[in-house]
Amino acid sequence: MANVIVVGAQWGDEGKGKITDLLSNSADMVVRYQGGVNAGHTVVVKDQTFKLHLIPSGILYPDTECIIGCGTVIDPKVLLGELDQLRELGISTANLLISETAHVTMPYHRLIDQASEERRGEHKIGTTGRGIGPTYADKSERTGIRMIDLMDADSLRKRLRWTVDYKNVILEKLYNLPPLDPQAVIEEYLAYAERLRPHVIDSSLRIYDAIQRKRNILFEGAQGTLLDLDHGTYPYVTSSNPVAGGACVGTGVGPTMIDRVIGVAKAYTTRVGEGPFPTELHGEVGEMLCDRGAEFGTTTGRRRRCGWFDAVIGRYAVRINGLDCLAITKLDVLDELDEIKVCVAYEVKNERRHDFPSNSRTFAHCQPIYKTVPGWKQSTADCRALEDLPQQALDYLKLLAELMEVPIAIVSLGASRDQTIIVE
Ligand code: 2SA
Ligand code: MG
Repeated sequence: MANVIVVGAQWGDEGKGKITDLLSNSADMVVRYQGGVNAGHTVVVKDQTFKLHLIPSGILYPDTECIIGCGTVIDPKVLLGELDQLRELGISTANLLISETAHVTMPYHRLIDQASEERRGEHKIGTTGRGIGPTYADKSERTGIRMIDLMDADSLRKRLRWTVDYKNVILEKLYNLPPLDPQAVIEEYLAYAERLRPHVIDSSLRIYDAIQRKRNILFEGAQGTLLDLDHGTYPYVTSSNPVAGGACVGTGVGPTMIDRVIGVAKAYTTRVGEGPFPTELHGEVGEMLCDRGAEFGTTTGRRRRCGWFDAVIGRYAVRINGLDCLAITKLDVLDELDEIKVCVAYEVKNERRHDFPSNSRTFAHCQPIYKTVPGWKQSTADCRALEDLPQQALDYLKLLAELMEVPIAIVSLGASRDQTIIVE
């Protein structure tokens, strides 16, 4: 398996969790490289369903080391809650390691995220309200608190007193919110620090050692390509770099050490939050996709917007991430459709475009040009090999691979591990 990056090829929620879980089986180490508690995947253990936001699902394998890399942002309260849930189920959390240079989400980040969304009104981004943007903004502004700062009580006291005072000006003057008590924030975060201390390490060194020992490493992206701060549909993006290149920056690993990049895409498209979405469906078919696909946000419970597969975006994801192959998920959600559409190009200003426009104003005006293909109108949930699939489903997959110009390596037909076809 070697060193593999798994990246979302659409707007997030492509089912990366399931694909990472499948691959974690042969991984010695799973590393998360960006994002924070805005991400979410559902895990089923011992008949109990719960949600993880920061901890890679690789934690369920006793011998897999899980690392939360330096490119992530960590909300210690949520992280400790996840650790408690796992421990209650008897799952060892000793294998969870956290980068000492990852930034920490503070109470003022959450408050500012929510207040600024409200202030934006109709210009809102539709964030998860988890403080992600403000945490990354502080990182860039160089006023951020890092895990390593949490570990040093004296320095944390000094820094936080100053930072909370500074943020209180913003909370009070800009948003008319009550100020935070610096002392209370300091005490709260010092208590978190003590509990997290055993997990905090120099993660880039740890990963490098593993690479030298020829271990298999899985780099797990959160969100997706079109939500990338630099390459997504700005400003309707998240504040980190989910693209494959983000795995190097967000872990401290050089690009020559990566062997393979796998893109995960749904057999249709979803998006949660605001922003343009050319293939969005507003009628009955969109409702059907949402219901059959259980398209609700794992973190916020928001209903996801649904639409047809967009191959223009797909080709863009292939280019930006250097995808070697694709995993197509949730094919079974299309089982009952009479016909299926795939966006092959856009029309904008009376011109046909095959490439994703980097100008977001142009993107907002793109109209999809569709190719319509017949549905298969039978259940694929029990198919375990390509030969088991109805001919129309095979043709649909072939069409996606042709349009994206990369092979399909995995097809997923349901949530459970065995509802998967590995293409030889
Ligand atoms: P933020 O909170 O600053 O990162 O929001 C900025 C945009 O990024 C989108 N975003 C997401 N889109 C899909 N899935 C995400 N994770 C959760 C999930 C989302 C949820 O697994 O379903 O539960 O609502 C995720 N995280 C961020 C967000 O919608 C904004 O468009
Ligand atoms: Mg998700």
